Amino acid sequence: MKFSILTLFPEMFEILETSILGRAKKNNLIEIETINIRDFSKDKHKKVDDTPYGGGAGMLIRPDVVYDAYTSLNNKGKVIYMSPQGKRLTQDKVKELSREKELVILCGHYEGIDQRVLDKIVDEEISIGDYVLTGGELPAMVLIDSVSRYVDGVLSNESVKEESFSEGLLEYPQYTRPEIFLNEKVPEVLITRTSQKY
Ligand code: 21W
Repeated sequence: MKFSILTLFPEMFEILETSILGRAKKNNLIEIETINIRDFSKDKHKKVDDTPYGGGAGMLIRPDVVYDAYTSLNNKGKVIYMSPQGKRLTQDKVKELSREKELVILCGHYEGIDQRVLDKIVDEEISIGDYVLTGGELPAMVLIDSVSRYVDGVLSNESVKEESFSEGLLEYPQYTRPEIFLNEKVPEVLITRTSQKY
């Protein structure tokens, strides 16, 4: 799966190079491309935002700059706008998105983006929950992390199988070594089972 991310903060996505996605990237299962919206400013000071018509607090990202960043992409995938007004991300949506070949993720900042470019290019608006963040970058990373787990070959079958098996109903406390920690022993029933493995 290829993710193309339109953002004013491409450096924030460097963290995705590690962990679960590190392995997936090496095996070319996941490709992540960031596009700096600021590169498409025609302003001599690289300005991308402006004050809202009709007043209101803060600044909005200009539509023309976002549009030029978008049309620079070869990615023809579904466009997702990370937005606090969007539909809440669920595990069902995560599974659905994992079947796409390409996704474009638009991250807002400041007070948001001019509505006209959203109307032109966005297919879906997604929020990750009812709390206020400073931008769409962290939500985009949550989406990419959760979607990538379902891309074929990213996770060992074990983890996905265990997940579908349990479906939240069979969660239980888990233990590893040492057998005694701060005077607390691992439940006896589990100890005998572990030793069978070795
Ligand atoms: C937060 C932008 C609040 C704008 C219309 C008129 C993306 C996010 C974000 C942010 C506002 C997500 C307004 C959970 C989040 C995100 C930045 C305020 C005011 N609208 N999921 N005035 N939480 N947040 N808009 O914050 O971009 S997904």
